Amino acid sequence: MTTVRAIEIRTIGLPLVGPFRTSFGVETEKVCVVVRLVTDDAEGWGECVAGIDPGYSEEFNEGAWLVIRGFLAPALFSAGDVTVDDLDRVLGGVRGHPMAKATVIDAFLDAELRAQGRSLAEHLGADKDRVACGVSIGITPTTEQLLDQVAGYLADGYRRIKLKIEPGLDVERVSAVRAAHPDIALSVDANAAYTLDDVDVFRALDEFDLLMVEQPLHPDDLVQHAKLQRQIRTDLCLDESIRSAADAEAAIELGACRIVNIKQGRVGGVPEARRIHDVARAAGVPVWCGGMLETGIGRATNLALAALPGFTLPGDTSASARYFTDDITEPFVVDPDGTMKVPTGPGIGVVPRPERLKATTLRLETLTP
Ligand code: NPG
Repeated sequence: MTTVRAIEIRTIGLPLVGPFRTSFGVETEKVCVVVRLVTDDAEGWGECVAGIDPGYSEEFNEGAWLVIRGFLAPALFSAGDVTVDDLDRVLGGVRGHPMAKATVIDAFLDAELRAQGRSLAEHLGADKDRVACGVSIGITPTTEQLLDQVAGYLADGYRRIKLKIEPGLDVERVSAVRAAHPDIALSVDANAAYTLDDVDVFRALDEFDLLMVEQPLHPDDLVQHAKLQRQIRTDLCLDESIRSAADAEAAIELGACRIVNIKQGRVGGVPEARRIHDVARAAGVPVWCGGMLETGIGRATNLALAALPGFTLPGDTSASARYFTDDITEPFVVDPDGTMKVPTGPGIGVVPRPERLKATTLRLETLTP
């Protein structure tokens, strides 16, 4: 049982090594909310995956800050002695806001596990100590730049290349990469930029032996995704559409996808991500671990999850250096064989370096009961 004594909430900002462009916008810096949760026995860390604006999801940094400060922290303080399994109920007075909830739930779980001296991977029942890494490449100004980036990441050892696409920058780009690399594991991610009227684009993409087409249509369009899946050969993967285990069950049952991208920070934290994994696994649907440009805190959390048995495809678990010159934790590294080590220390196994945390902090408040 754990009692939360204080929650330190901060916004941090760090530059990205280069701009990251998707069909929903361009990111040039990472700005996110990070929580340090203090109990009698330990501290725990959680990272919020919300962005600066509500372009990718309804949630965004300032909103997450307000929800944590005004509702989630007070609910935790008044809950008294609880375990992570009580948190759905404790935080149930807040509808939605899964990214804000994930931040405090993951921090709570981290503190609980650190107090027990157990790693998150062990707690979850991980069956591997290394995970296979993929990398996600943003939309580049030119095809040449895209080909350069693909070659660079393949030389680094990445085992799967994912290309961001949008209408007009799709078939030609994929065709160029496939021509240069006939045998690599290649996928595309549309971030919901298309409609069912674009079925010809996806039929054309069927020619390139892609591992999957990720989130082509609007997140709410499960039925439309099922219609699209019936018209193409390539497996559809859903990301933004899957907000919970219930969503995963619905999507799989409808035939809206054959693969699921699990982002624990987007679905309400590690426990819900685990439930999505279990639903997919029971249905024989492979899952992989998504990424949202996390710092080392979120990256460590993702890695433990990605070590579960249902995660059979390489995830967006890239090296820290893919995004940051100087992460807030010790950097995560992709080894030449394209794998990354799963942390083994208590909890998520890493903590921010104090001087780096201080240097990147834009705003800080300590909440107490
Ligand atoms: O490796 O962390 C990573 C990024 C992988 O492409 C990636 N993430 O749509 O999945 C996505 C995209 C994303 C990034 C979404 C940031 C939202 C915010």
